[in-house]
Amino acid sequence: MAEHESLEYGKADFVLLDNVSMEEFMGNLKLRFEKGRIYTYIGEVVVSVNPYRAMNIYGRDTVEQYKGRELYERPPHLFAIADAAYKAMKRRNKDTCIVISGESGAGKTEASKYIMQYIAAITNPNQRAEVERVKNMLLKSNCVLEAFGNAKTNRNDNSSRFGKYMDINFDFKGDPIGGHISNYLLEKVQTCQKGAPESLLRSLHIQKDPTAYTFIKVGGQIKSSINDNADFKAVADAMKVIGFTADEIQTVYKILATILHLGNLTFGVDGDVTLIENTKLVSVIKDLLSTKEENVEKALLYRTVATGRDVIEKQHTTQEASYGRDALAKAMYERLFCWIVGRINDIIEVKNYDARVHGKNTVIGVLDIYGFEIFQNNSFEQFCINYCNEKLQQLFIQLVLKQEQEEYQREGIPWKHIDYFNNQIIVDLVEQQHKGIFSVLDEACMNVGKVTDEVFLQGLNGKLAKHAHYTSRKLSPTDKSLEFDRDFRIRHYAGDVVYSVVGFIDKNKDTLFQDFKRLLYNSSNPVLKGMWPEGKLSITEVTKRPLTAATLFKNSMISLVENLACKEPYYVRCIKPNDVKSPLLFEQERCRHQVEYLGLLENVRVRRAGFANRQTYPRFLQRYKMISEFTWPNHDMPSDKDAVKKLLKGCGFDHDVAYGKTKVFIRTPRTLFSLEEQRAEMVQRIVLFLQKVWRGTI
Ligand code: AD9
Ligand code: MG
Repeated sequence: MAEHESLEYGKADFVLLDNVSMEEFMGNLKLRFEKGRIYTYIGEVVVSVNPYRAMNIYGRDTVEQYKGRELYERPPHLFAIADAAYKAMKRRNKDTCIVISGESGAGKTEASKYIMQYIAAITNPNQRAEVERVKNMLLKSNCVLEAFGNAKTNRNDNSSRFGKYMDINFDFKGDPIGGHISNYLLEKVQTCQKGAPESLLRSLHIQKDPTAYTFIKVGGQIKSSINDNADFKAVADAMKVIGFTADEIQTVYKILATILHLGNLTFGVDGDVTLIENTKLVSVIKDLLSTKEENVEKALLYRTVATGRDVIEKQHTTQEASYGRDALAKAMYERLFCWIVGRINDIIEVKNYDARVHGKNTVIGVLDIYGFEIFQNNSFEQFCINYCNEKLQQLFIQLVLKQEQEEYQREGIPWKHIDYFNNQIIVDLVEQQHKGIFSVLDEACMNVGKVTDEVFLQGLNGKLAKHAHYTSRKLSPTDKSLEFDRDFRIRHYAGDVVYSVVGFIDKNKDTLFQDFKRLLYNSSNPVLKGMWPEGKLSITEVTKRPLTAATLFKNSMISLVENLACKEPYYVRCIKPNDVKSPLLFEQERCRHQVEYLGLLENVRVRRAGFANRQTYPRFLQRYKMISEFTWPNHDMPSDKDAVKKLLKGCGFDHDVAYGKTKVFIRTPRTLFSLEEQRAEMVQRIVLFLQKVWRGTI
């Protein structure tokens, strides 16, 4: 008996539970975790529990075990899902995607890496040099993005502070020929407060490069005891291999150094003049940015404003100057990151592929995106991240739950209705035109009068007072979870989250004074200049208000979801077993909460009620007609439906299927596998027979 059917390790698929209850689900999850079985299925969904220890299950031999196999032939594994997505793409010419979700530290990024590794391992059997090159690029690009986009947080030492969606393009042979990366909402605050990702800085310290040295001297808070040379070398090598030029790499370091120095700049006053206290730093910065000292100083201390036809220079207060300095550091970091992603995309994009000659190229997308976040203090970033998770949940509901139910109805197949919570109402609460939270926020930002977080909160209270999923301290004064006047609360599908309105306006406007853009554009370093094309405009030419952070994020989420919706989705749901990174501890409550908000129980219910596979009658016949004498080579029944019925009855599968109006529905995967096996056998016999005919031996 296959291992996954052995009860010692619990049920390999939650669909096989005796009762679908939270208790049984948790019991099975815990048992499997304790037995070292970190993966379990819900049909085609993989539930993964972070083992927090090295597992010997990702090697070459394991790859071989999963390669080309059907999902149920082997114990649950990420490789099986990767293989299923790959097979669906190759066999049926379909774009597929793998959506990996879960909270911070649950193992999403690790999972995405194992999936990529698997795909790399099973493709290009002929070792074509060009494909090898592409594969190498795709893997290396990951390393670079992590170096710049990850940071140590208290939840995860290597936390991705950006969402990542990566398309891998395949040619008609199923070999990778390129890719494309989209990044979502890099958390600038984190990266900026830390100066830059620690691993990179640490490593730069070890480098004997003088630029790198200044970095650290000024960076100050970096522990010099940590020697992490290997990390840095890996990043530098990866950048080189990917095709960054020496100038580009140098510029990257200079920008990181500038960001650190900016962090140490302080402002003071002399009479009514605002000045920079540590002027030496300005000199360092002007060198790094390849510009003039007076330009740096001016950009930091003054703001050019247009009043009618006049252009005047307005001096900052120390507070404004500090604000500008921080905004500059954040914007430079964000722009750098986006630029790196853009450069990687230039390099890995599909080239020289002629679809007319080779047929459509197909795609597997891998989405690794921050899961739901509930912190002690939740601000704009958490709000965006949680909105993103609402969108993904909505997609999941649409694809897996709703579509499934609706299809059964359409096909006239008896179906026991399953109640599930449809979170569309929360998605609307956030993104709806005029009434949604993002709209209210944008409106508040455009106010001509006073623009404060409080004005925004008043707007929310005015528009959403009656909304079942919104409340605030003002609306619910006796509610204990709303401690402060500036708090509002959203009832997310995953639970209640209290957000503080403080900082929303600022983070949404996300303004960088035009003076800074001009400063960077006027650099004599062409790489840096190229990152800031909008600095070309003079103050009188700047007319359009840049889109707000909320609008940009909303738009990127909408297009992400559209992109995913037209692909065949596979899901990996990651669970974090405890908050102390222990391989032994399964914290029941923590896990139960995650199971709840990932909607896993509902998922099991639908799968149990549902069918593993469905195909239209003609398509079914096309694939399996050779296994029955009634249908091979052609049938004489009144309809394809009748022919399929006859075929399945003949094979003894009648009890495990349902006949819809246009499609046949197969309940258990085993039936499907058995059909596949019989087909393979018949195909082989037919081939042998034809060979004999051709050779004239028959
Ligand atoms: V975040 O939202 O980016 O903060 P992730 O991406 O969900 O988070 P990540 O994949 O970075 O979490 O995993 C966190 C840590 O858990 C890793 O650094 C590993 O130490 C550990 N981990 C995760 N998955 C595995 C695994 N399959 N085997 C061993 C693992 N260790
Ligand atoms: Mg991650």
